Amino acid sequence: MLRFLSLLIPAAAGCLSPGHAAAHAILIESEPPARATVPPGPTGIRLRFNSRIDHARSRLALRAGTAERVLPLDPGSPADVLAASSDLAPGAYVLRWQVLAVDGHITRGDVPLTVQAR
Ligand SMILES: [Cu+2]
Repeated sequence: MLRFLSLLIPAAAGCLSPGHAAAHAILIESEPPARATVPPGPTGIRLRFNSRIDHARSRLALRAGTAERVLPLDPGSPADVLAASSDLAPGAYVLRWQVLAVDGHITRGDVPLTVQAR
């Protein structure tokens, strides 16, 4: 449960101040979902947020063990979506996202996923 909550807590402390408009980006939906197991091969990744994000200042990376690789973002995705695709080999991964919302706050989080053996 703690682990789940930690995915939702905004990294920017300013977002926690009273009276904040809460327009910073919070992940509300991901494909694949967190902790999903997916088949190997080309995989579409789509993260949807509760607010518009600045695509040019947002980032999606895939971590396997200690190796991290930045994924090129799909151009032309909706303003509240971060999308990419990657050819995934079997293994355990963490999808790390970092986004800049329209309120100027950066939030980040992880989406763990497993790619099953062939
Ligand atoms: Cu904020």
